[in-house]
Amino acid sequence: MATVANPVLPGCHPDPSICRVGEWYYLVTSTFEYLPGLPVMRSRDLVRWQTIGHVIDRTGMLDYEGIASSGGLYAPTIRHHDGLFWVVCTIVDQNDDTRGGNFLVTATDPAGPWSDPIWLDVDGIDPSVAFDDDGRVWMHGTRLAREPEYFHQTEVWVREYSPVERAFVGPEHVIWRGAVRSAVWAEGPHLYQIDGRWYLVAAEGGTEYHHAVSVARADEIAGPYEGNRANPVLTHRHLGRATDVIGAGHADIVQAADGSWWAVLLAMRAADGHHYPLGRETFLCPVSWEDGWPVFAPGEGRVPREVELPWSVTPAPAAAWQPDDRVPGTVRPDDARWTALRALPSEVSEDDGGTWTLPARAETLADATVVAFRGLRQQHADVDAFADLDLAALADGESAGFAIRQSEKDHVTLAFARTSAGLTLRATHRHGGEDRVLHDEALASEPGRIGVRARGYRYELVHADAVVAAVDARELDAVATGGFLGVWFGVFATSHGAPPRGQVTIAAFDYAPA
Ligand code: 6LW
Repeated sequence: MATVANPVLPGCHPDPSICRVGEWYYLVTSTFEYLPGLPVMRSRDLVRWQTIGHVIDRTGMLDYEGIASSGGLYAPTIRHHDGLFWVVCTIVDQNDDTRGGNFLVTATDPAGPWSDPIWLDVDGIDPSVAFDDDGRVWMHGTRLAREPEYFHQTEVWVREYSPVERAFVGPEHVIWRGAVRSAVWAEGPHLYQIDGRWYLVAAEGGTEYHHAVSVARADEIAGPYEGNRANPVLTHRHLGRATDVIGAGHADIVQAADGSWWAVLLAMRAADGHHYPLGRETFLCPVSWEDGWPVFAPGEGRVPREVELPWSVTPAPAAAWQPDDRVPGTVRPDDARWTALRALPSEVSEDDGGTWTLPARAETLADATVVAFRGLRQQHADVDAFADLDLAALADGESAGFAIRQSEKDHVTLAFARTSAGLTLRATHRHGGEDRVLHDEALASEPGRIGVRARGYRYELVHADAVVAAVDARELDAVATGGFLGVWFGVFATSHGAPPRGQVTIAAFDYAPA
């Protein structure tokens, strides 16, 4: 027996999907414009997760160029069948719906390599896949209703897929539009064949505050589906702002080897019941079965803050396991948590044993392209994240520094700039696409460590142990900025449009939960 705290994957880990193979669980989450894409995490106990690889980890597997923040990879599904792992996912360009689409990749080893994407001839988002007892493959997903009765009504479709022909076969069936009349965004569907019946678990209500989980079942995969009269079977939307966990939805269920059932789902920690700078995180929830229906969080009806597990959870074996990475320390250059924007970290930076360098690029964090940036999710409300930068090779007219990033339009930077007169330190808040200078100073002495001291909603920008400015995290979260993401902390370098010549060396990057 063990009691563990939720969320099990803190920080921006939305749309979790899970499967079990023998004693291991495998889980993937959405990564949007960050690369490598779709971390594959594994666990034996549903609590300690280790990133063993990424589904999208090779240059050119997908085209991210120009994909603005909160586009990119949405809601993957991972399944295992007959010795092969399958991941289906969507790459979205919110400004150009002729780009991207739904794709399938497979791997015999979940750590990779994964195949190149096989494109699926269907529109919409949130694809999933199920294998029936006869070995037939059933893809499903969600899209805006062809004949909507109201704004943002979606429909869940299902259709057989032939792996041999690499194509859909047979007719498509629309099986679900949500449990609640007028509910928007019935999405994130997953179908399961359990005890001879088909079960559909789907989100609805929109992925923010009104999110919910609903369930339906049918004798045949094509339906008709009967909604559970208890729908929505899990939501926090009726709790008001007096709760600090909101937006519970988008669940995927899995059976443990001991026969017990569990759901992973997304929800957000919001101290004020409204704003969630850490983004949508992965929570664990027990599931029981009553009268042929799954019951989420039986007896409690909300995502438990602490989950009772029927097995023990032993300390993590190595540094790359979560949540034991809460241990403060320097994040080494080869840590699996590093991500870059629209390019692999190895394409924008160079590792050199304990340190790494980031060559400047002409583009800035305001551009929806590859920029010189490498960062980590903010996973804790109270945390110190600091970088030790060596600016010796930064060229005139270039800047490098620490960034708190939500998107192109919304980020905070604390940056050193090299000018002919010497170094300056400037703090800027780009808010809704407008830059606001918070601090500007000519540096008389050697530059010191820079970074952020995050305490709840307060971000203090710190240089050489002095607070130079503060920003309210409620101006940077998805509620304030209209996005899908949590906040990232990282280092960037730019030549502001001029041909880049210099670089910054990162001697150390420390992430220390307070
Ligand atoms: C995800 C979908 C959603 O695909 O957010 O609004 C998307 N709903 O389920 C990105 O996480």
